[in-house]
Amino acid sequence: MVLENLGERLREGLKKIARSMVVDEAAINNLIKDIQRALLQADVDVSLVLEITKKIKDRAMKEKDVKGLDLRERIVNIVYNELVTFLGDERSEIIIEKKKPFKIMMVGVYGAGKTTTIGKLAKFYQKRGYKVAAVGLDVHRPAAPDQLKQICDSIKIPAYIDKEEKNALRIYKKYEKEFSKYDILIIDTAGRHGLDQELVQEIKEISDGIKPDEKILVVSADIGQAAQKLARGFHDACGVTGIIITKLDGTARGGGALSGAAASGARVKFIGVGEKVDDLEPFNPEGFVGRILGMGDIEALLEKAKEAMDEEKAGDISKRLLEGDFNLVDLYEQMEAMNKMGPLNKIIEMVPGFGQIKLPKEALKVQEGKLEKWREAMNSMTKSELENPDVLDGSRIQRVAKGSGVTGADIREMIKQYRMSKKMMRMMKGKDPEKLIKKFQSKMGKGIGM
Ligand SMILES: Nc1nc2c(ncn2[C@@H]2O[C@H](COP(=O)(O)OP(=O)(O)OP(=O)(O)O)[C@@H](O)[C@H]2O)c(=O)[nH]1
Ligand SMILES: [Mg+2]
Repeated sequence: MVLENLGERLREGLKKIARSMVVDEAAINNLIKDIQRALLQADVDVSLVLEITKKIKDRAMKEKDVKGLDLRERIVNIVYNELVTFLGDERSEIIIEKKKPFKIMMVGVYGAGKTTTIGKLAKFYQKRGYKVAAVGLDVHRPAAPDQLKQICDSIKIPAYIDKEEKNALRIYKKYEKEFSKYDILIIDTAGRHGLDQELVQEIKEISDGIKPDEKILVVSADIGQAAQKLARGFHDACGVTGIIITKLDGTARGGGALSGAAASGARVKFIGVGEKVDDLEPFNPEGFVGRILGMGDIEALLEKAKEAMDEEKAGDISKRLLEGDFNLVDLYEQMEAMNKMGPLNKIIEMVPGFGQIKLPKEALKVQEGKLEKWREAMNSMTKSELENPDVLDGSRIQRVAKGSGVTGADIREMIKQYRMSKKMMRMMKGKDPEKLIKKFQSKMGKGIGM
């Protein structure tokens, strides 16, 4: 997983809070220290670290006495919220306008991943029904045109290159008439060792000649917090409209790159998480932080801690399951957990009195690849749609399909599975376990077994 070390350290800190008998100022201070250490080790800038941890501490102290809410849960939530804000809050997409072509220009220093990312972006949009082409304007590195062509060939989109021409704009002009055939044109440019005058001048010239709709700065995560300065520099030089951070899979310094990019004021649009053409994810701070913190795990842990403290009280998760208050994210997490270890048993275990029941292992397994589609679809849904999937009517399903590249049929299937699971959760409410399981098994045989 991306930023595994950072996630692990943050989770450790939160686990300590979840387990501690009293949550007093000393415990909060310890958590703050853990978070600071975790962020610094991920190469986040010291002043940013101090800023975010001060906010977390202030809120944890001030919001301590809100009635009716569990302090531990609230602290986990505060940490989650502040980290999301820290990484730019809401998801920021590239909005593809209806003009032909919509031009996306990639800029960045040497080796950042510009050319590779063109293949990933092209595939991303191609999957969503756009007609995409690329044009190679890196006239400095001799191997650049062939590299671009090879990448484009692999996903079957045209690459417009000219290995003889040494003037970038002239290459563009040569093919310009053809570009109106495409919805999206992605433009590769040359890198340099740093943001020097020569590079700035060249980017300005290309930019003035082409007038791109988006100027995307590609930054490698391994430069850590230097991303902030680089982003500011490129922005001052040529006005970037968004950032893609690459190589988040291969570095522990990604926290610095992500937070630095957010602090520069530019928005991170996508992250690169591998060398392959599919290793690109739209960047969504909420989902990203949730995954890093392993929110499911943390919630489960809070649950266990609570049960240990007070066996009588049913925890939130089991309560929510019993009441049928169950949303799409819960479904996804549940299915993901089941695919990993095959247990409806696990969920059942969390419901008081259901601990010993054995269910067929394959009962609720979702087909390989399907979960991935669901995740992409969920990425394109609004918060209220995730919380209440019943609002997803035909036109909304179409919008989600278009935004995610997943078919409407897949989305409908996900909703069907959601309704089925929710119904089961409702059925469990206050029923005799034996009878219930019989019902479960017959239901699952019919509808969910797949
Ligand atoms: N692990 C990993 N490697 C990546 C990622 N993105 C790019 N790379 C690798 O980084 C190296 C450089 O990528 P390029 O796409 O050639 O970089 P560039 O910015 O076009 O480089 P120049 O054109 O020379 O300026 C290649 O070996 C890529 O495979 C990523 O997200 N993860
Ligand atoms: Mg390149």
